[in-house]
Amino acid sequence: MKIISSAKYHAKKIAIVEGLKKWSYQDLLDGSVHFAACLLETKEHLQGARIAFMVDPGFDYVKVEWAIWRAGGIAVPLCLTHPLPSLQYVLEDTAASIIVVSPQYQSILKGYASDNNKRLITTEETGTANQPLPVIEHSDPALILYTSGTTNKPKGVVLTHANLEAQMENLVDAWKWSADDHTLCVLPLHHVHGIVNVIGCSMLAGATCEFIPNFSAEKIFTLFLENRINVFMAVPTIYYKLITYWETLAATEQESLYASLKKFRLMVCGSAALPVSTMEKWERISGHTLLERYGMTEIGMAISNPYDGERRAGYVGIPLPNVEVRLVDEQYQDIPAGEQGEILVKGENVFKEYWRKPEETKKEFTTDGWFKTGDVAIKENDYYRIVGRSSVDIIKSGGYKISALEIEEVLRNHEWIKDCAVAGIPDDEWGELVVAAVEATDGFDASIINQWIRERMPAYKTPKRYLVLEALPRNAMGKVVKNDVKKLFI
Ligand code: MLC
Ligand code: AMP
Repeated sequence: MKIISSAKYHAKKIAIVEGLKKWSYQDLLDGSVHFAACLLETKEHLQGARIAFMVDPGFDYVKVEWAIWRAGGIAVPLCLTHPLPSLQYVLEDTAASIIVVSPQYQSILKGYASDNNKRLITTEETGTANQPLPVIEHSDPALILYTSGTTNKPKGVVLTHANLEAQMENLVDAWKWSADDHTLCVLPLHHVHGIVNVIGCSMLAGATCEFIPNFSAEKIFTLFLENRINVFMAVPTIYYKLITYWETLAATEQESLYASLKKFRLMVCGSAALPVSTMEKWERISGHTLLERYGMTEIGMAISNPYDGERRAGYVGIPLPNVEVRLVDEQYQDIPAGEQGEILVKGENVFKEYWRKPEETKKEFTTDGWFKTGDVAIKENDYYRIVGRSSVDIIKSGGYKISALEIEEVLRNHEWIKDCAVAGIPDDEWGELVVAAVEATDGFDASIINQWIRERMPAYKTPKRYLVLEALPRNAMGKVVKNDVKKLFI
């Protein structure tokens, strides 16, 4: 594994910072060897066993992730804020045999683990350093990340070590990562943006990655003012929130921040469309033109504005080196220049398969091996511009991908809801807001439904507003009226 050989090369350098605590690459190597031994117990190789982990961002997270890889397991990061049913879905779908938790999450999963005969261990446990580690093949599966699609349940995206290395190496080269870099991780660590672009690239480059436990504009700006951090990556909603907070500051504070931000080497934005207005405001605040790029759980990053050349507002840039991109029509034939088409991607960066879903995997690739992204783009003067998605059922909110069908399925289980249609409506801050049009029975109470669904689904998937659609006949619900639903809420 290149990430391990790179860590050995940079052994003495600081890898991780959490508040006043610091760990070197040697600490990470030692910690992950010990924890790998703990995972292995008497085994020589985990042989692709799925190891789920619910661990706070920081040293322990990286230690556990590397330990799983070094012991021959497949890492399955769990979302720290998911309600139990969502966690259970991932644990059951992957048939994870071991669950690793930060001590404070033990109580959430204890009952599930004992009822289902799973081994539950905390990050504090440790094994013996003398245990030999297995040989890991490039083609071995390394990571399963869950992503929503046009089906009602999220699918596990299987990424091999080869996929992850290609994704990281492409970005380290394209964005000129170096061991002198110091980045700040504010993103959730069950998605590719935080895992690959922030932690993976910084570790591969021998750079330093600093963590804060959760998003706080105030905390982020405080750290920026300390002039250590020089690389930052986030979703558009985070830049929007930082701008909103910046607007509340006194002029002198704004000037100090400008001076600190101006010294950054790189600021990247992605996971959802970056509004031109956000890009322009950030430029005034920081003196930086954000580098927007386009990616997906299944492919890592595929298209990026250039590090050195023109960063064009409203465009995601040009294909990264070693990533092939085509725009095609509905028959998967190349479209004439200047027309819009679905983005197809090929390269070592592209995932292996959907976990235990051979039919769905096959469906998402063309017969000659191109991955169908479902995103529609147009190429103008060599730069790609994303114009939409081929499915109205996929919503992007706060950088999270959300399946409208998944929410509809849950809502329909409530006795007050006869039928419903969920859609995303444009929103400056969140990109899209999740809304639900509901055909309700008597007694329907939106606030009770809101609470009810939040116990079953993560808050960011929960519809923000409800409208009782008495005017629409029952059969008008569903896919065909999604655009009407959107109009109703705007
Ligand atoms: C939260 N809220 C939302 C919301 N998310 N409202 C509307 N839409 C959403 N999506 C509401 C909550 O319900 C709550 O409201 C209030 O906002 C605060 O919630 P929170 O959870 O505390 O939000 P916050 O902590 O402010 O987090 C916002 C955020 C977070 C932007 C930091 O959403 C985030 O980390 N997003 C990043 C996701 C990400 O990494 N995506 C990458 C996927 S990979 P109330 O009323 O209850 O107070 C990928 C590939 C690629 O896409 O290309 O990178
Ligand atoms: P996910 O499945 O969560 O990895 O989300 C991937 C999706 O995010 C892509 O298929 C796109 O629809 C969207 N996306 C990522 N980056 C951008 C971007 N820069 N502009 C527009 N959409 C983006």
